[in-house]
This record gives sequence, structure tokens and C-alpha cells, in this order.
Amino acid sequence: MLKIWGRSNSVNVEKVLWTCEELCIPYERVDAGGQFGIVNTPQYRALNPNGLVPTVEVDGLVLWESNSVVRYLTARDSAGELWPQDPAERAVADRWMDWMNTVYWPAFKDLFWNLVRTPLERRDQAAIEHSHARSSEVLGYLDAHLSDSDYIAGNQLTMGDIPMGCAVWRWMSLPIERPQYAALKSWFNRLCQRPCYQKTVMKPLT
Ligand SMILES: N[C@@H](CCC(=O)N[C@@H](CS)C(=O)NCC(=O)O)C(=O)O
Repeated sequence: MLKIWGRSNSVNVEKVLWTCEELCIPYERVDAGGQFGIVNTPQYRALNPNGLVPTVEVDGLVLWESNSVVRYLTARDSAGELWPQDPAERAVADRWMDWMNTVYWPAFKDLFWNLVRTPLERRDQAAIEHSHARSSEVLGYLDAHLSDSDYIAGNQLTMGDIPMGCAVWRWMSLPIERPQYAALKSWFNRLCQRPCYQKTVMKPLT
């Protein structure tokens, strides 16, 4: 059975959990990272030298980097559906998956960490404001992209929706002002209809 190490409130772990649920892949999850530790033990580092979550054991492989795990599982079990067969369509999905890790999350993480995981008296107001402004700006790029299609890589859910779907739940749940991004909101509402998204992503922020 697929084994996932990672606390369930990690955005990167959620990507894998949501994918497993969409594909009906049975899994065992072990709490690791954050308050659960484990990630600095020699045994864990032997699996994942980064000491980060998620780490996944499946098919005799040890995988890490959440987007790579999502790509592996969808290519294995969902070619032509969650994993687009068409290289051009797949490139669009890949692009927004990479964009989540390299542009959106770096822009957003200070806002999230300060408002959700930092006591009031220790919050960095300048970092909050900068992160709020920057994440609002870059989400406008995704909103513009979504004005042409129901999902990130066309008119059905693909792996391309998974990383930003996990991230956008956080953006929509924070007590902040949000620009009126109509296409982004409609896409988010579509995700919220999905039982697997409800189960793995739509949780109180911690
Ligand atoms: N690029 C990696 C990033 C992994 C990562 O930063 N994971 C965070 C949780 S979202 C982590 O392990 N933080 C340390 C911890 O939880 O102890 C991926 O996509 O898997």
C-alpha cells in the first residue's frame, strides 16, 4: 500500500492526499514534520535528505517533491484524465504546478505563517502587508488564465489544478481583503463541489 509521511495540514502533503482520493488509491499516512518531528531522524533523512514532507513510498520507489508525486500517480493511474496525454495540454498543467511552488507559495507564505501560525504579538506586519500585496498581484495572473477555461488545463480537472487548488483554499479562508477575481472564484467554487477536495483540503487552517 502507498505510504505517505507528512502532517495532514501541510499544503504539499494535501496535494498527494487529494490525488490519492481522486484516484481511489488506498494509502497509509504517518504524521511527520512540524510538531510530529521524525523528519530529522537518520531513518527519515535516508528516505528524504531534505527533511521535508511529503515523502511517499510506492511501487518500490521512494518519492519526494509533492508535484513529482502527483505527476507519478496521475501518469500511472489517470493518463488521459488527470494526467493530460496531449503534450501541449500537459505543459499548461505542469506550468501552473511549478508556478505554485516557485511563484505563488513564496509570495503567499509570509501571510499564511504570520496569520495562522504566529502568535499576535510576534507577527511581522511589514511581511504581512508585502505578502498580501504580492500574492494578490500574482493570483491575478491565474485569474486571467482561468477566464478562458473551467479548469487550469482545459475544461476538466487535471493534475494542474491540484497544487493551486490546495493553496487557494488557504487564500480564501484567511481573514483578509481579496481582489474581485471572478474567474478564480468560479474555479474555486467548482473545486469545492468535489468530495475529495472537501475531504482532504477544506479544513480549518492550522
Ligand atoms: N518542494 C517541496 C517542499 C516541501 C516542504 O516545504 N514541505 C514543508 C511542509 S508544506 C515541510 O516539510 N516543512 C517542514 C516540516 O513540516 O517539518 C515539495 O513540494 O514537496
